Amino acid sequence: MEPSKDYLFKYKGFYFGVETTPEYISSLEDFEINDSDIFIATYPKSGTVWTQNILSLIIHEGHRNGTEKIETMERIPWLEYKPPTTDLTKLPLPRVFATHLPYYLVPRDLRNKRASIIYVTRNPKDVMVSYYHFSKYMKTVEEIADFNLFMERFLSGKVLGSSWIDHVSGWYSHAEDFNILFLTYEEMKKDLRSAVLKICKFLGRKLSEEELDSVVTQASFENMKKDPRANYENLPDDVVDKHKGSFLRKGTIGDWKNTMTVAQSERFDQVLMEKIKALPINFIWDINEI
Ligand code: PPS
Repeated sequence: MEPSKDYLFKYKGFYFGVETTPEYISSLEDFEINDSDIFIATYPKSGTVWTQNILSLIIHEGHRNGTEKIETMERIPWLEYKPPTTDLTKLPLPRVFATHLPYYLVPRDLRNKRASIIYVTRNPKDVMVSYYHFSKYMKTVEEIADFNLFMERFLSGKVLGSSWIDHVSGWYSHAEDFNILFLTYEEMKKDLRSAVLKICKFLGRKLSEEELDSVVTQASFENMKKDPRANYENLPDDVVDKHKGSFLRKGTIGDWKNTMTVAQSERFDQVLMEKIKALPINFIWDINEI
C-alpha cells in the first residue's frame, strides 16, 4: 500500500510531511550556519523532544528556573518544517534546531564539520510502536489502524522519515563528515545524568552540580509530562487529537512487547535484524536489561 499524497511527498528518496515543500528542503543546502549552532537529528520517535528539553534546560537558565515560558517549537524549531512564527535567522545564539533529515539533505556547512550535531537513536521496535500510537494522536500523520499494515509500511520505509535503518546507518557511516555526538534513548533512560554530562562536554558547557541536578530532575519522563511545553500541550486541535493520547506516552524501553505479537516480532527480525547487528550500536530491548 502506497502512502497517501495527502500526508507525504518524496524528495530525493526521502518522505516528508506536507507541512513543508520540496523547494524549501532544497533551499536548506545553502542554509547559513553559525559555528555555535546545535542540531538534534533523529529518526522520528527516537527521543527528539526529550533532547530538545534537555538542551533548553542546559542552555537557558530561564527555562531551568521556570521564569521563561517559551514553547519548545519556538525555542528549538524544526529545520525542515517552515516555522509559523520564528525567523530562523533571528534566533538567539546558540541556535538549536531539531531535524529528521537524513545525513545527505542537511545544510552543506554541516558536512564541513561546522556546528554541533547530536544524533539520538532508539531501539527500532519501540520506535515503531511509539510511531504507531503517534499516528493516531497526530492528525497530520496518516493513521493506519491495523498494526500489521503499519508495520509493513514502517519496514518498507513508506512513512515520514522513510526507512529507519537507512536513516541510522546513513548517519553512523558518515560520522566522519560531521562534528557529531551519538546518543541512545536507552542510555539516557539508564543514566540520564551521564548523558547530560556527555552533552555538556560535547558542547563545551559547564554546569554547577546544582544546575546539573535541576536539568536531570526536570528532564525525567514524569516531570516532562507535567510540563505543558515539554509535552507539547499547546498544539492546536487541528494538529493533534487530545482525546487519543499525548506527546509523552509511556517513555520506557520494551513497550513494543505490549503491542507486537511474537509472530510480528519474528517478521520484524527477519527483515531488519541482520542489518541492525551490523550497526555499531548495542540496542537495549527491555527495561530489565538496564
Ligand atoms: S517526534 O515526534 O519524532 O518528535 O517524537 P520523539 O520526541 O522523537 O519521541 C517521542 C518518544 O519519546 C518519549 N519521551 C521520553 N521518554 C523517556 N523520558 C523522557 N523524558 C521522554 N520524553 C519523551 C515519548 O514518550 C515518546 O515515546 P513513547 O514510547 O511513545 O512513550
